[in-house]
Amino acid sequence: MQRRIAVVGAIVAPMLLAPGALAGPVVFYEQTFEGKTVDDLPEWSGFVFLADNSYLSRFMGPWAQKVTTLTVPIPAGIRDAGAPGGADPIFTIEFDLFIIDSWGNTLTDPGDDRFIVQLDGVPIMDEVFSNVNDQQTFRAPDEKGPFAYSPLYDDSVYRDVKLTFAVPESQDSVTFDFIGFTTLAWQDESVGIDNIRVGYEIVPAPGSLALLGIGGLALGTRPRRNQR
Ligand SMILES: [Ca+2]
Ligand SMILES: [Ca+2]
Repeated sequence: MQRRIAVVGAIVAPMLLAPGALAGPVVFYEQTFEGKTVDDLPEWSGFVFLADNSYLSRFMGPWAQKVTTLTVPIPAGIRDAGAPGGADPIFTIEFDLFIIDSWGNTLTDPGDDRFIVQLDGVPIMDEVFSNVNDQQTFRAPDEKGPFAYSPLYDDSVYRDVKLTFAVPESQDSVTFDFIGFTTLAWQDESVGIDNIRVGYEIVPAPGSLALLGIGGLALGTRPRRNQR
């Protein structure tokens, strides 16, 4: 009887952990813009412009005081990807963010320069950025230097910015608005994005966690029995 429980645990546990829990999100939309033109990007709307930069590569941007929109269909079957007992997918979007030129703030001015991401019209990121002082709400940049446009201002690169969100089961696509909420035009301060990945991770539901617990317990007792 003990042996049979151990076998069940060995089968159930890997199913629950796959595919996203340990290895990161399962990506179903990815875009680096390399080799692409605007005509190759029907999923992008609003302000759509591709720039080439020797340091930043080809990226979406630059823009300011405008909205760039991405619409991504959700592949069928993701909601059924859960293990027995139910599992809810947590959706993710990851991207590299370029904050270019004279972004500067006081953190007390409602007109502070901000970068906003909306999911279906609801903000999931709204942060103040600055390239000229440390008055910003977001973390420090991963890279900073005179990468693009005005040599008078250093530019900031934030790698792998990750946002998580839920999607109602009735919805078969998601729309992201990337908003350059700046006081000045793009020649003075602008935003770019690159290496976009949209995906999901499976988080075991409470019922599944209970199953996992039984599996782990059974597996844990097996070596002790074998030592006799
Ligand atoms: Ca690129
Ligand atoms: Ca610059």
